[in-house]
Amino acid sequence: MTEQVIYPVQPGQKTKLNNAQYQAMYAESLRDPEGFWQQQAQRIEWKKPFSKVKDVSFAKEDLHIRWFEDGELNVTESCLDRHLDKHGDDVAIIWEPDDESQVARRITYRELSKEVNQLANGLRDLGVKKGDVVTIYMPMVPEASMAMLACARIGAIHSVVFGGFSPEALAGRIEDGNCHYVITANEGVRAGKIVPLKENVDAAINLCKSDQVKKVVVLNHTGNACTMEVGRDEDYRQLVDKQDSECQAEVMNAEDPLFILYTSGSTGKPKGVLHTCGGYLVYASMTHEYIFDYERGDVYWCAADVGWITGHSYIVYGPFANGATVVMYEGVPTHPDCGRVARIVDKHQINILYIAPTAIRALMSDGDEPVEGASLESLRLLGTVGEPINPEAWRWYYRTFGRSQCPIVDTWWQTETGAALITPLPGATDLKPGSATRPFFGIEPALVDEKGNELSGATSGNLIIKDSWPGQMRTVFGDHQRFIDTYFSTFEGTYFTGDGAKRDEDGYFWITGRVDDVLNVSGHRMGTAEIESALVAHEAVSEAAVVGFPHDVKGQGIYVYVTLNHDVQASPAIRNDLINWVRKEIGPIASPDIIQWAPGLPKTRSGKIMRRILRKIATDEYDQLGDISTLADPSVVESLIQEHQALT
Ligand code: 6R9
Repeated sequence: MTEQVIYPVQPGQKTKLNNAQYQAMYAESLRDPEGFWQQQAQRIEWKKPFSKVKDVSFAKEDLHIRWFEDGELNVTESCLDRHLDKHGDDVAIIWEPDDESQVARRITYRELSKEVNQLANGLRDLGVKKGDVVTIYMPMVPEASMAMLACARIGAIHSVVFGGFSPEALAGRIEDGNCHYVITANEGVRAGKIVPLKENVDAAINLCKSDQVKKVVVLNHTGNACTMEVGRDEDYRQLVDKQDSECQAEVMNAEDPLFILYTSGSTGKPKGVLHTCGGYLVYASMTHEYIFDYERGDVYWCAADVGWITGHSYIVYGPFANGATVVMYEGVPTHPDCGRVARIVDKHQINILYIAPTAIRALMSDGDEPVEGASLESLRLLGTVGEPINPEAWRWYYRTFGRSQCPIVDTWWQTETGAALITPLPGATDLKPGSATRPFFGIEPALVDEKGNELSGATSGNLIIKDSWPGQMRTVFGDHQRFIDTYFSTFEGTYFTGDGAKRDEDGYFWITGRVDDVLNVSGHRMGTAEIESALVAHEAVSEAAVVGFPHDVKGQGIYVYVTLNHDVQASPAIRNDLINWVRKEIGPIASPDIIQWAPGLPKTRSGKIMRRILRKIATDEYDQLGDISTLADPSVVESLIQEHQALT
């Protein structure tokens, strides 16, 4: 283990549960899941109560996952309507603009509800119906959350695409979702730079089938003009302002889809992870309340983008279900300098801060000074998500932002899991830097070896989850077989996470990272296969192999081995060209950090690229290459090592 120092629960710390209560409640959640979730599900509003709690089988031949299946609800009634009577004037969203000199916006639950209802009516006017997929490609503005809730209000399935994705990536998602409607903005602003969202949407639509996209709703966020196609494009403001402020909520079955969200796997194209209404909301809201020890009135900031699952569950659904005040920040944590996050905390008197390790490392790179100017006294709880946090970054976050007083909740979870599964609970869990600690209620993690044998005690292995929880994904949109193959076939009868983990003597889990071909770059998930297929689509490239390597700020960097076509000469120009090509095909987050020219790649005799060897070369671990005698041509390894040493 890297570190075992314990940061015990501090005496007198405000908390919902102590350790003994957590233990008892956890034991109960496994002993009687039906009773436990029957009770927990009452935290949200049901239009029609459910009579059955759980109907699940993880068996490959009979896979099904159903929670609260005959219940009916509309998630927006839990997130909006029920707060209006007593808490309508509470602030739902505090929006902090990219440009520090601009005024922040404060939106109450009443205002949020009105605009969501109006937009929902507007979408209905445009022809959007229950079950239709609506793509949301927005900057970090309140209207992004409103668009998600407006879809939910009318039973449309939203598919949020991160605003940093390229037109090509956007088009792929629009087509895969068979989506006819897009909600976007003219432009976004990040770190002072304009992101041409509408232009990207136009380019994406051109890549799609001609009758794919029927309507585009465009928010004018920056005041600059953009091209509007008559008959297809609608101005967001005009559409919303003319609508009635009440929109009847569509009655949804608990297992009706709420949203799809594309995420990368180890093979093939990104898959549309599908979440449903009832179980997802119960689980998102419960985890938000317990993990962040949320109390009404707390100001809470989750610094993720709504384009990722963290934004869905912890900027929108979890917090709004709990009537929380959510800070939403348009920009980049280090803009215009490393003191920005601390200044935002002071400005809005934030109590709970939830941010990715990569952002912490970026802030840390400037030392303590930018943070020292701030008071940070409003903070009482810190959180991290997205990748393993290195103990050094953990301690820096604890000491500076936390003033050595705030617990850090290191929440491990995935797009597929809907919300956090392994996490400390503040006040209940002693902390160890770098460990996500213990399972949340109802979660039964286990470690298995390559053959699927369960391992006991302090050990390491593949991380699986033995039984279902309400927030679990239900299928891959349009490809149920892929759902079964990806998650339930490796270790039969269990959900396979794709992560490796260690468990220590105290039963604490330490996530060690992906055991498959998925990279985690600055907390963004990317499949090596996706980047490889973008590269080989370039006319100069014959073959490409992508691996991750440790990167100080990003966690993992992207290392690319490229074999050029015979008639192409390696040069700095072609290197740049390939980097730009990947940015265009996928987006800037997929930019290769290192490109190494490879006259040949290490392959088995059956032609499979041995990424294991390429990973070792990228990380200078030449003595751990393992058996290379089975390679079709073992001599390529030596030349790759030489080339790598020359490069780095
Ligand atoms: C929520 C989110 C999921 C993958 C996951 C794992 C890594 C997330 C982590 C963590 C260590 C944590 N991951 N949280 N690793 N400690 N606290 O990030 O979802 O984008 O789907 O990524 O991220 O490898 O499998 P997603």
